[in-house]
Amino acid sequence: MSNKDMPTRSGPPIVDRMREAPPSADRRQFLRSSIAVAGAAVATGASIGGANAQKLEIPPSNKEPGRILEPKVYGLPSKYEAHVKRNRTDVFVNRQNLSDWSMTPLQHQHGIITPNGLIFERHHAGIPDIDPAKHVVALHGMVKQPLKFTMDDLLRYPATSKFHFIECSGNGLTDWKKNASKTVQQTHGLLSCAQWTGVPASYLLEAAGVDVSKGKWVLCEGADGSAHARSIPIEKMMSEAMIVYAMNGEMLRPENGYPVRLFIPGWEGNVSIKWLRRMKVGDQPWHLRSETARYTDPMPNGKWRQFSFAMECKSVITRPSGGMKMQGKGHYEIEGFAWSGNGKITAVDITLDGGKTWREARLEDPILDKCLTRFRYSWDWDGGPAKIASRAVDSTGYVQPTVADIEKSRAIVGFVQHHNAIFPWSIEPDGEVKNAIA
Ligand SMILES: Nc1nc2c(c(=O)[nH]1)N[C@H]1C(S)=C(S)[C@@H](COP(=O)(O)O)O[C@H]1N2
Ligand SMILES: [Mo]
Repeated sequence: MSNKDMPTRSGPPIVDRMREAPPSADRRQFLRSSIAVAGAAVATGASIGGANAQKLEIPPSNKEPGRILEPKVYGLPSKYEAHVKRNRTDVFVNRQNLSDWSMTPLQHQHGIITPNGLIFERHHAGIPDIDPAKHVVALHGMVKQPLKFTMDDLLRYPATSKFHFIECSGNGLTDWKKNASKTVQQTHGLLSCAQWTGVPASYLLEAAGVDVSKGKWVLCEGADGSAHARSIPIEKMMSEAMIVYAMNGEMLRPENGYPVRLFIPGWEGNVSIKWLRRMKVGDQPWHLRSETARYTDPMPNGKWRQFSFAMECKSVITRPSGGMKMQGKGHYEIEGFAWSGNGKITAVDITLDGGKTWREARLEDPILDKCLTRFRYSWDWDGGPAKIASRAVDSTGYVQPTVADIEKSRAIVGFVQHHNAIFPWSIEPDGEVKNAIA
């Protein structure tokens, strides 16, 4: 999107500057609203004192020892959390299972880190089984000294760990103009966030003697059945790209690129080549199928744009969100995620009336570069219908657009990629929360 088409936050007034207030003020507001409703049974806890006084039961778990630990085990979530799963899309019915994807249950995520068993998956030809003892990453092309690295070699390089989101450019592609998906998992679940550990790609490129005035692009290719590959500009390879082997403190999961993947912060997930096998330095891009027939964006003039790498600023409310039901009027915490592939989140606004008025949400620390940022807003729901949405602003000044804003610079035809528009949920009179894309 060019600067002149950039939406601004002027227009509808921001009626509530909550973010400016000291953190304790918000807690006071929460306490005030829960005190105001105490006595009635409300979502924030029922009264057990006074006239309702009753004995606090001793539960069976207090009366006997628990299950003994297993001496060696990889821990799993409680059986009561078995509903928290990655799900395939419920919109596209795949005819085959090789090019497939499963989505993160964002409505069940707490904090900003996605647990490893819930990081979304996207692969073009299934998940390969790669023995790390046999795996080699080659670095060749326009370098002084072509090199190959075993996993042991890679683990000897100085490593770095960074918190970043990963988002597929196809995230939300079914819900541009009509609502197709019910839950936030289905509308936004090709999005996850992890702490990534690995070697800065620049260390390997420098070891091979790259000349950045000549070698301008790097072909990165996977060892999977699709041999998925992309051409990456050398500047990004030398500045932020990582050769990643671990995710949230443990080695990568097979589905996320075990034993080693490329990771490019802030850019469409497609460039973060999993099961990385080789990097070849050249003086121009390769114009692969993944850069011509796929991962391009239609423009209003009928042409298609190549190399739309950065995932632009975006946000979504995860609670309340589609498929949930409000439990009667009173206090609710609206919360969600904001992120930008171009920097940090600086503000998130919330609307409760379909975009007529906006109020500022609180951003929760840490607020990191190209990382999920959690926002919250304390809401006294009057029990009536509402249309809620969030709008994020990033450190470049970019404001998350509406679909109409995006249409000024792009054509929205069919299943378009790079959907970062403001996303509404409706609260129906019966309290059901629904996808409210018109
Ligand atoms: N080798 C290989 N790398 C790949 C892919 C693939 O199919 N093969 N899919 C890409 C796509 S489209 C995305 S969105 C991300 C998804 O990464 P994840 O499965 O770890 O979430 O991996 C990318 N890297
Ligand atoms: Mo993707």
